[in-house]
Amino acid sequence: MADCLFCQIASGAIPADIVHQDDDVVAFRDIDPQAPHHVLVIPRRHIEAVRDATGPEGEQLVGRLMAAAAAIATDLGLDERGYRLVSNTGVDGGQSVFHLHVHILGGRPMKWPPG
Ligand code: DGP
Repeated sequence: MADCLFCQIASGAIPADIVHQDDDVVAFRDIDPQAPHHVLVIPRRHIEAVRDATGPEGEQLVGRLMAAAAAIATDLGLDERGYRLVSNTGVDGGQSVFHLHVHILGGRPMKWPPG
């Protein structure tokens, strides 16, 4: 989508600190990190949020995102201590960029409940 920030990052039109990319998924460091490691994992295909990833294709895409997030967390050395995966959805969920993404947060202990 032409006016979508994350589509533009995925296409390379807007620069980002990319840590992984393949045919389906791009991962890059968050511009406003909330933990020592804060990476966003997005599908190349524009989908607004996880609630829109419906049907077999949507399920496959969410599976790819989660598997990629886990593999990237391993590459970042986060397996031993652990990490958090978050997908903020909609206004009450705290979503500010309306292109599906999974946050990988790691490198410090996480608190619960979240704000
Ligand atoms: P959310 O609030 O869950 O929709 O997360 C959106 C995240 O996107 C937020 O943590 C900040 C990050 N972000 C916003 N603009 C940019 C940008 O231009 N580059 C990068 N790398 N991250 C961005």
